[in-house]
Amino acid sequence: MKSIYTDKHKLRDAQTELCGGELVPPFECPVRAEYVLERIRKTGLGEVLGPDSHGLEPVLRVHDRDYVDFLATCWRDWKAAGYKGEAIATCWPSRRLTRAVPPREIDGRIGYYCLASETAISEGTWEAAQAAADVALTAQRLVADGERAAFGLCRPPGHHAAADMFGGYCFLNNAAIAAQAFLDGGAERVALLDVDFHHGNGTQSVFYQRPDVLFLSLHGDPDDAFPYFLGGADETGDGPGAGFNANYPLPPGADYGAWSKALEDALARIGRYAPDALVVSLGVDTFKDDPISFFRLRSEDFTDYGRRIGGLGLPTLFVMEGGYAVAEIGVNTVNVLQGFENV
Ligand code: OKP
Ligand code: ZN
Repeated sequence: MKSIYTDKHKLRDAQTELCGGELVPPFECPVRAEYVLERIRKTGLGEVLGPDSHGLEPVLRVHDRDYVDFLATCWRDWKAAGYKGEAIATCWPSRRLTRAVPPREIDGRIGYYCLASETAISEGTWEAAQAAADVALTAQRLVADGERAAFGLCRPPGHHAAADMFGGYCFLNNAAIAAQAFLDGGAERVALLDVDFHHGNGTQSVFYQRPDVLFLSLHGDPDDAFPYFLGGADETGDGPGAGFNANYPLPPGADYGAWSKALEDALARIGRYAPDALVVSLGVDTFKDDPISFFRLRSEDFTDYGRRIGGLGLPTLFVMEGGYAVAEIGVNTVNVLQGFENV
């Protein structure tokens, strides 16, 4: 399987994450992608190619113009305002603050476009986010042009980013942008399976009212896990999208037995939907030693579920999402891709 990678991801190198009331070094850091790249090279998974530039047009099929403009100018405006630290939102249009227009002042604007304050915007963030979207789109093009599968080693990740909101370490929704590119290239139906530990709230919200993308997510129950305010089993789609959204919230301590049972249900649904392509939001923070998650998958489980996904026999695009702090994120990611190939 070919992988797409660029070292432009290193431009996303924030120094602060608001965590437990402290500013700590971010979990979502450059070395993550380097672990995965190293493992791809070591195992000989396949060629590693750089991305092509796809410009903003495919990004604007998913994200609002004013949001993209905000991302492109946030850091400049934050510095111009004289703030000393990285750009962190502190005030939101939350319940009963219903004046839903972006304020002029950057301290207000950033809150308007933010869904969680752990994620700081820093110098280079926008450039890295754009490069990650190009990585996903370049891998998508390989699959659209006939490869059985491809891997976009995206960083920063994307599945928490909505049409007009960043947060949860995400800015542009790489997987959603790629799914939309399949449709714009002639696909009629795309399934988007999110196996990251966290619910893909951004992806769900982009496609919630549409039948042309079936979104399925296995994740920590929102009663217990970020993003807390979406991801329930009762969220099944709306309007024309009714019946085309499936959430599998799982409790703290869930092991591969429980997790793979949910996966089998999701895969059966994908099979019935008979999509033209499958996009996998591939987060490996389901691993037992992940520092911010509570599932208990072991490294060999990743190989097993890659094999099961491969069993669908669909053209498949893998897009990197989460997985933190441990060198095993390289092993676990490549295990999925190798399991997929060895059906
Ligand atoms: C992004 B992805 C740690 C709290 C972290 C945000 C998690 C974002 C996960 N103190 N909250 O889905 O892996
Ligand atoms: Zn995650």
